Amino acid sequence: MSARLWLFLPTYNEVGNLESVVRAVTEPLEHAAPGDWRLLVVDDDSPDGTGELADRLAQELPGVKVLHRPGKDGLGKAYAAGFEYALARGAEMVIVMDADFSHDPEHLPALIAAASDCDLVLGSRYVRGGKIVNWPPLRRLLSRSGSLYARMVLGVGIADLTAGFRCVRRSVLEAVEPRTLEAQGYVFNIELTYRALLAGFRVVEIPICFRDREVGESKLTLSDAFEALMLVPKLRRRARRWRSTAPMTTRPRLDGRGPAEKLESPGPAQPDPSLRAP
Ligand SMILES: Nc1nc2c(ncn2[C@@H]2O[C@H](COP(=O)(O)OP(=O)(O)OP(=O)(O)O)[C@@H](O)[C@H]2O)c(=O)[nH]1
Ligand SMILES: [Mg+2]
Repeated sequence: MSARLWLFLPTYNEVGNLESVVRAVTEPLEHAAPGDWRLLVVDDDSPDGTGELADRLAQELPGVKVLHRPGKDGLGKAYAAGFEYALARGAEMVIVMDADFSHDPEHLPALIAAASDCDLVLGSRYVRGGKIVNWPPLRRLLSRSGSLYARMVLGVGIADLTAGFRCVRRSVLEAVEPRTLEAQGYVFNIELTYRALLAGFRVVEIPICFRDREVGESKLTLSDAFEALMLVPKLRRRARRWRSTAPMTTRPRLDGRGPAEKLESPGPAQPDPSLRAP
């Protein structure tokens, strides 16, 4: 069941969304990597039957796999498990998106194309051309201020640090080792991006249109916001440690454009000719 392009969907109580999302992403995946992709559902024993639905879809659709985890222990842990599963099965590129249509499958070709010459692509709401549809003002304020806070504390040039719609190259995952990340919840996205920047990888934001979910409920809690508030300054204090173990010879610029000078090893991402741009 090895494949080079993987997309995984973390799910908790997404029974009303999962089947449509799965069906909507298979076509762009097949277009990008004919016969060489897998779709993984990482479900934390959702009480609404999402896991059982995922099993039925996996029986019907050959590219679909399911990772059942015994219970909900945070989105960060689900992300780490999904990345690890894909890496162990030959992934060269891993895409992550929410299973609630906030992340539009129509952006997949652009995300995959952008990953052909960089290491981490973020589907960004806060770059020119990006937008948010149907979010209440308070939710917008929280998201925007969370991104600004993390950006200022960490001193990085990324506008949407919490972006959950992303495409990550194998080299980033091998260097950063998602299992070692401290984040339990949503702050995982900030931590992964920061660690990738510190390691000198090229990070690019492409604009997306983010829509509020129409079906199901958000799982974001106040304790997720609190975790982010506390963890971000801690990440900044630890930057020196990650820099020193980073696979590079110069300080990164933290703007996503990779190292300031030539790398000894490993080199920047090489375009993968077998993963077709749209
Ligand atoms: N496996 C797993 N998936 C989770 C967990 N928490 C959330 N998810 C999934 O992660 C994705 C993002 O969660 P959402 O609740 O949509 O969070 P959000 O996008 O920040 O919030 P909304 O804007 O309200 O949708 C969705 O596909 C969820 O089903 C978890 O603890 N475990
Ligand atoms: Mg969502």
